[in-house]
Amino acid sequence: MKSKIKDIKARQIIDSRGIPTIETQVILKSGTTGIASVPSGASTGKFEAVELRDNDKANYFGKSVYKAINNIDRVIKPSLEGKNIFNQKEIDLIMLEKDGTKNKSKLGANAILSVSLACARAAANEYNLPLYKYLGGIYAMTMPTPMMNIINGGAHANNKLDIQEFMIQPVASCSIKEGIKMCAEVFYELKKLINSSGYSTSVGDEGGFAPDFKSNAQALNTIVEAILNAGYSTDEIKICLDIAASELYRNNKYVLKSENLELTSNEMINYIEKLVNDYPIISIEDPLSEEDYASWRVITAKLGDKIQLVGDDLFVTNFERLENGINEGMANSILIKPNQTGTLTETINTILMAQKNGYKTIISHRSGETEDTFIADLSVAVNAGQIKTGSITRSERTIKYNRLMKIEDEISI
Ligand code: 2PG
Ligand code: MG
Repeated sequence: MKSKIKDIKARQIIDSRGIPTIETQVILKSGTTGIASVPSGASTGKFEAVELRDNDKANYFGKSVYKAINNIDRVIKPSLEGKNIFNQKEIDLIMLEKDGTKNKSKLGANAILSVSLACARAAANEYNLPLYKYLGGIYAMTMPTPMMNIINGGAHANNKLDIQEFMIQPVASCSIKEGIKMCAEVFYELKKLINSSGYSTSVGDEGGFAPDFKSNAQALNTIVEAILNAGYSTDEIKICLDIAASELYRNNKYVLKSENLELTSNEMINYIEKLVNDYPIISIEDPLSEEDYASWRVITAKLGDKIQLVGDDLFVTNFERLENGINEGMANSILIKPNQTGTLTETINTILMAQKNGYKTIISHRSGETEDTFIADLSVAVNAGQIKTGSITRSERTIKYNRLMKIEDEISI
């Protein structure tokens, strides 16, 4: 009786780029509450669920989210009042039915997800359990290995680098604490190198440095040097890239400005193969555009046994797109962003589908983040194995790492 939804309150807050987003509070009859907020992307995939914005030029230049909040107040709240908080699937299904569209454009995926996540939090709080424990129970036992962002380019910085994210992964670490320490030490060495070569050490949207390097190779060489200077080998710390290639794709060509190159799909695959041969790279996300399906099959056949090929814009955390990719031999890993699909239930279904088919799962933040740590708990709850949550600067990123270190303390007792 008491664990039923009594009230839902949504409000507009700002994300790490100062752009409006939603924070929602779910209140139960027992008095227990759960709060969640939703992030927002910059290099958004074409097939993502719709983030509803007001498009009112007089309000945050069109970015305010009062329509989505109004949908929570007028449509979602009345349909969820009195529902059992432990029935996440039913809660999410009701919202999907009320929306009625394939891409959640009526109510807004931002509205729906904020309620979905706040409900899970309220349920965890009602049981007095940490979120990862409520979601994963005793099965939640694997700490993820971080994929830490150290250099920003592409849509996340105003430098010339084409590649959106240069990341490092401490593959030799045996705990999240050790992994974060290893990456932090490389980060300090990288700062020294960038500084001594006369570039700016200011950071981009995800907290990695955003130096105006001349080429992608310059960034990669500097990262290798930083790994070695920090006292590690490139067997202990590897490089991961998010090329975010949909952003580079114009008229069937991949335009690499920093390299002065316009490449066909086959040439782009060769360019990537060379990067993999020349550098200690173990993971490449979105090496090709979200609709360049034939080439995704080619690159998977060529490099799929050697490295992680991660579908982000390609799969958009969508069950059907992943299922199709698995059947067609595209990629071997998936980036999981709850706001690409819009409910917790759908997010978990996509993760299960990936895990059943041997696809690696990487739980991910967005470039516009909030102080919410939901993805840290989720990564442990589903034994995802990996998490991508930015650099060790900017509190909206570090709060996730700090949450993971706390979880590690709890589950290693
Ligand atoms: C990505 C993400 C997160 P954005 O492309 O993987 O790093 O960026 O949120 O801008 O889509
Ligand atoms: Mg990406």
